Amino acid sequence: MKTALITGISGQDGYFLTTLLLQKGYVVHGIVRRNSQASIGTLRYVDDTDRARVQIHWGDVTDHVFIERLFREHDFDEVYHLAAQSFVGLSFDNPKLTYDVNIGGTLNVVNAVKEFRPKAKMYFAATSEMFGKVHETPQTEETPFHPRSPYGISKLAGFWTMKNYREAYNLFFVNGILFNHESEHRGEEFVTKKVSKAVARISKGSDEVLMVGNLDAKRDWGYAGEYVEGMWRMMQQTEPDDYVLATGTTHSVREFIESAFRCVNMPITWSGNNLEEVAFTADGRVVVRIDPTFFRPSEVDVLIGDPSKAERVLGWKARMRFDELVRVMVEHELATV
Ligand code: NAP
Ligand code: F7E
Repeated sequence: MKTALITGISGQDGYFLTTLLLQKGYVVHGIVRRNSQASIGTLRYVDDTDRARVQIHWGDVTDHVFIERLFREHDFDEVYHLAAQSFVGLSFDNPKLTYDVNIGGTLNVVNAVKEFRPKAKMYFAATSEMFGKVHETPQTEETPFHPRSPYGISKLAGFWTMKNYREAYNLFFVNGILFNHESEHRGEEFVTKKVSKAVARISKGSDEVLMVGNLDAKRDWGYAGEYVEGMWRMMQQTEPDDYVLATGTTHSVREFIESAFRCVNMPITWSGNNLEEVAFTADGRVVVRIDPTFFRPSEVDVLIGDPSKAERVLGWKARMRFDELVRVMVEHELATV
């Protein structure tokens, strides 16, 4: 029976990875940050019997004393380092925090593996945000990086730390360069969750207007439940390497909003330009407006990944298409509004 540690277990991917590893018979340990409510995030969606099989360690990845003690006291076969300040928008306002958690926290974990558990395999949650202002389309493992946010820069530091430790110390360290992946358990401030929730509420009678930023940003959006399988497969290889996980398709925020309103049989049409652009329903009601506070100081305009290496080597392929993803997210909100 293998033992895995998941940092960031209380986040979106933490939920899906925990479920997957428990199904595979792993002993699962997870790091959860203490907050005033002692809440456990998405772990609350894991059913009680399964959750009882997860060993929670309360702590913060920026606390090297805590991390070192954890690795000294417990042996892990696989370490999935998912913990991060993961919201790109916030990283512009809180760059120091973003670097402390995403670079400093990552350094604590890689050093603990190197010092105490060098036989363990380690996964790092790298990101398509490292491509930023893209140098080629679609983006592959060989595409040069050009991050556009403190978040993107912090993840690039983590990515290169992993590569350097792999080369310098012969450790099994892998980087998953994952493009956007969403789900019913996505954090509330990400655009897909925000839109799904607002559309569900509007369809049930709310008179609110959905306020968004850049409608024309395009992302390669897949389903998170499938992407954790890709993470796990990277860790089952005989040699460590880096892999892109993506769908190979791209859609705009505008298309996401249109698709979400179609799911509730309220098709929309757009009118106006720039900050004055609005979306109407068939009865003439304005349901979407632009709020410039959601624009980013520097934007990542278009991302589209080429997952062919993961398909070839890992046998992994994204299956859920864009419209189905939108439907899964909106239907989840309809059931919970
Ligand atoms: P998420 O929902 O934001 O989860 C992040 C997790 O990190 C949460 O459990 C959070 O705890 C934890 N965390 C944050 N700061 C911490 C700290 N100082 N100490 C300990 N834990 C801390 O992110 P996700 O969508 O699951 O993504 C997982 C990882 O993949 C992240 O590293 C993200 O940057 C990366 N990534 C995500 C995507 C995507 O599209 N989802 C794509 C590429 C890469 P709290 O619950 O207490 O906040
Ligand atoms: O933004 C635009 C926004 O915040 C997507 C993280 O998981 O994926 C995620 O980062 C796009 C951007 O995700 C709003 O400007 C418009 O162009 O949902 P998001 P993200 O920035 O792509 C990557 C791969 C990660 O690694 C990250 O951890 O949507 N947008 N209007 C908006 N975005 C938000 N949040 N809110 C809006 O109202």
